[in-house]
Amino acid sequence: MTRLKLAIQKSGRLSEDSLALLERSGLKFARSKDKLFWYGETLPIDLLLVRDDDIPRLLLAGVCQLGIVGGNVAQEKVLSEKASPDLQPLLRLGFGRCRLMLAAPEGGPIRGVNDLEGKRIATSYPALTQQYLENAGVRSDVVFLNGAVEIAPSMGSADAIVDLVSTGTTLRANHLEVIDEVLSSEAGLYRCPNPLSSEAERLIQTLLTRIEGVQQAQEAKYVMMHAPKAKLSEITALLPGAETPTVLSLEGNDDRVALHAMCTEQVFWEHLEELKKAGASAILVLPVEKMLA
Ligand code: PRT
Ligand code: ZN
Repeated sequence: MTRLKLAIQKSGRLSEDSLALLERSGLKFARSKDKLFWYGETLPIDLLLVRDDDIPRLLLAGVCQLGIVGGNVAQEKVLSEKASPDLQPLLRLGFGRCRLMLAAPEGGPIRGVNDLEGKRIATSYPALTQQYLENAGVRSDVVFLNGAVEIAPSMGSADAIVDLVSTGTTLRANHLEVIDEVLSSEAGLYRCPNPLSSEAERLIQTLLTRIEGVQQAQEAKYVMMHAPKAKLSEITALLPGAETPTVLSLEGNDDRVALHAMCTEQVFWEHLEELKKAGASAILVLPVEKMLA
């Protein structure tokens, strides 16, 4: 029987969210402490727990058929290995968001990419940085550093850096400011580029459909209320991302009905207040656990 291997980060910023997403999608694993391999108990999909930097290579080599990794790591690997075909995310996962930024000393002479001509730029992303510079037609000296990139300018070993930023605290602490964005990134579900058996493809499709269902359910709310019959269209229009609602009659009440609707966008207090103003009452907002479109 076909079994797939899915690589996730063993311990780091993406680990918890990756595992939580898979578990919410109905995957359960027989965990083996310390080991890198967890057996899939509910679907024939096993987990490989590795360093995030290894995931693109495992996918390109076909050792793993699936992987969850940041776009920054996937694109850097594809560029540096000139991999063809490259890696494209099957799904963006909405966590691990960050931006690869060009940053330079606060108030210094570097104000834009064109000021980088002949300068030294420290980064852990040399291929993405090189591509960014080439696109801008600028020639600079790209210095590879495996960590602590943000201290390179104050140490005098670089004039600017290209590094990941999420809150910007690290940059500020090192008296650096953002000059330009090189890449915007989030975690994605990736697959190996080579074709697989039809059984494997079906399994991937099952996983995709489930993850999409989890993603939709995260935002979705089931909203119930009583509403005046005469105001149904006005009230439906106030519901965020609602499709045709279900309307049920209320025993012994000819003027009002029960209205149920699935809202696919976030429902805020403001929405409820508007609904009440329009004549709705007994408004209930319920979380949605699973969805299968
Ligand atoms: O051990 P392993 O190799 O698996 O892990 P790692 O140390 O290489 O990666 P890890 O766990 O730090 O990050 C994994 C992935 O998370 C990255 O490849 C990105 O896709 C994503 N991610 C999201 C981030 C950040 N946000 C982030 N802020 N990765 C790193 N950072 C760094 C940033 O470079 C800065 O130095 O965190 C520091 C704090 O950022 P600020 O801006 O909030 O101060
Ligand atoms: Zn890493």
